[in-house]
Amino acid sequence: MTRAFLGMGSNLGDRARYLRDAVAALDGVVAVSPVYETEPVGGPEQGAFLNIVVELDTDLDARGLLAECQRLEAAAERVREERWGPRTLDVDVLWVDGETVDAPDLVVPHPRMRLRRFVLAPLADLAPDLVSDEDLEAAEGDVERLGRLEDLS
Ligand code: GSY
Repeated sequence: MTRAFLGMGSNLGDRARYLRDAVAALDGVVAVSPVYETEPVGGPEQGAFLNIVVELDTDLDARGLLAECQRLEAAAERVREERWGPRTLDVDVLWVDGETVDAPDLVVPHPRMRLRRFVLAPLADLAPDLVSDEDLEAAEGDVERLGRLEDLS
């Protein structure tokens, strides 16, 4: 079994419900980070995201996890519209212990994770070994910690 981390974000509809449903549909969940309300990074002007990171203990490899991410996004009625635009649910493979992938459709560790505070802040809560203070300080975008996913209305 391998430690892996997925990043999740939502900025359309009932944001907390989309995150809760996605976590509930995953196997091997070890921990869920606090929820952060985050300033959108990139793309058009759009509403604030809720972001979390989920830690898994899994026997899937990065490509198997990508398939899980796509399954969760489809279940959230996600329609691929504008690139970087608003979405009900975005799920990314951030990190898989001991595995790197560099393919056209999948790069692991996630190539932009160290640039984005909406990823690094919740990741640091679960895996301080993966996030340096310097990276967290230098990353882009304001974030506010809201609390536990199960406590959000
Ligand atoms: O890459 C995930 C989707 N996304 C997000 C996000 O989840 N949170 C914030 N704050 N900005 C984002 N821009 C994109 S694209």
